[in-house]
Amino acid sequence: MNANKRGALIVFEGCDRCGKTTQNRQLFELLTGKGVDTMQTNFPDRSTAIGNVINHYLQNNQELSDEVIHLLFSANRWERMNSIKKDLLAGTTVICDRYAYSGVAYSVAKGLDFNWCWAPEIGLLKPDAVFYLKATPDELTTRGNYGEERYEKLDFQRKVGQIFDRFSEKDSSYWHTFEASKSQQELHAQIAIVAEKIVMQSAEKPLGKLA
Ligand code: FDM
Repeated sequence: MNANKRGALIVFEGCDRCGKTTQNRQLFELLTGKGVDTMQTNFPDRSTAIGNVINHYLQNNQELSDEVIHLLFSANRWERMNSIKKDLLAGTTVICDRYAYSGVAYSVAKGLDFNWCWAPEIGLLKPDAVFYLKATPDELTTRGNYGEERYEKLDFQRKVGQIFDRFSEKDSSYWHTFEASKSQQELHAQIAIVAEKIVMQSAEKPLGKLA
């Protein structure tokens, strides 16, 4: 890729077990195979000190108030921003599993206020595209090991899905919705078409910030 052109920031969002991680990997392999300099990342990033606390919390080994864990999830994104920005400006496309939208969706599903939850996300890098894998949570409970982590409960996932739906309507200019119930290959084929377009278009655009 031309060094003067930046990479695209592509985010996958959706409820637990919707297939994000598989699609993220397949897209990474496809773009890399086509010669696009690409890297994968994910939030929470459990490798940092803050990520370590989040990991304990998610595994039900540590109790924190809803507000505190919300701010830690956001801080975990902020601590990665400079390096992601550097990669994008160096021409690397970054594919990210979950982002600010998960942050808001999971906390609002617990009962926190939407605007309060969004506030700490303002100023983070704005994705060029969000690929939303929309699923009926009822279908997801049949997927392997469901229910092991803190949030894998049907009612809760339904609420989370509603917040994602709200984002997909509100931010429809850069949210792309895909039916998660499709086969892996079909989903990948659809995602690939949109992703290649986004990579080309983003190269010419300045990086944006969440507002
Ligand atoms: N999660 C993830 C949040 O509650 N807030 C956030 O900001 C993020 C990024 O953490 F249940 C939740 C969503 C999920 C859990 O995510 C761990 P992964 O994708 O299963 O690692």
